[in-house]
Amino acid sequence: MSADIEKLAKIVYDAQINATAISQLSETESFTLEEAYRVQAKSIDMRLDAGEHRVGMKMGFTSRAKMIQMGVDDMIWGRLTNSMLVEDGGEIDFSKYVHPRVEPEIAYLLKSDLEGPVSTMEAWNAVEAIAPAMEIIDSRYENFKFTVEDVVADNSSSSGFVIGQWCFPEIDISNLGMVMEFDGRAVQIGSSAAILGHPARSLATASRMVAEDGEKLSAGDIVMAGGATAAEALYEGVSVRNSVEDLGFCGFGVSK
Ligand code: OOG
Ligand code: MG
Repeated sequence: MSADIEKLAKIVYDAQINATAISQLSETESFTLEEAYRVQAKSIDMRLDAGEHRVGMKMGFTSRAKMIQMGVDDMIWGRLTNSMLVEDGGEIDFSKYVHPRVEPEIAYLLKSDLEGPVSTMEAWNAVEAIAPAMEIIDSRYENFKFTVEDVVADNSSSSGFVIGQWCFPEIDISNLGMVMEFDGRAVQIGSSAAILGHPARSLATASRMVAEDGEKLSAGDIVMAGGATAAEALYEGVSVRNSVEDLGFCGFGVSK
């Protein structure tokens, strides 16, 4: 029997909106990866119907560090809406999350559409600007544990993202040092090279993968390349910063 997409979408939608933990869908339901992407699409439609706007896409598990941390071997993607945007230098309300984590990333702003399989160069040519970024991920599943189908259905844990100053893409981003700090103490150190060997590959992969589900990347979209290191658990009162060599930094605080 095929999965009840509508029912599963409502479960993840409610969990996302209310920041409540749920048990893994895969414990009680059987659904394929393709159905998981349909659950994701449907749950985002519910958010758009409630007034949110689509602003772009995020890639997940594009670095070994992330795959190892979560025990998942496949790249995944998710959708970004305006309500997930956290202002650079702003503060998040800890009570609006289940068990948030943060990871250092690089963000792209597109100047033209990207549709289907494209080369890394074609992807790069569609980039208007790049920025130091961080993603706040917050799996709605208890204990942050999931199968690849579960996490895809839950919009790949997307819950917030912070973007620093946009820079012209004239910089070689293949191997930029990245340091993520909690209260001035380095908690994750890495390189943009950890993202598929070159983060532009993540953009080309995003174009190919979203097309498999009938989506495209559009001019004006923000695309998050994926965590370069493992994610760190957030806690009340912490101040977070990600500095990326040549690009600058972005940061936010967590409410007490
Ligand atoms: C899934 C999201 C992965 C990334 O950058 O690798 C991701 C998760 O780890 O909960 O966003
Ligand atoms: Mg991420």
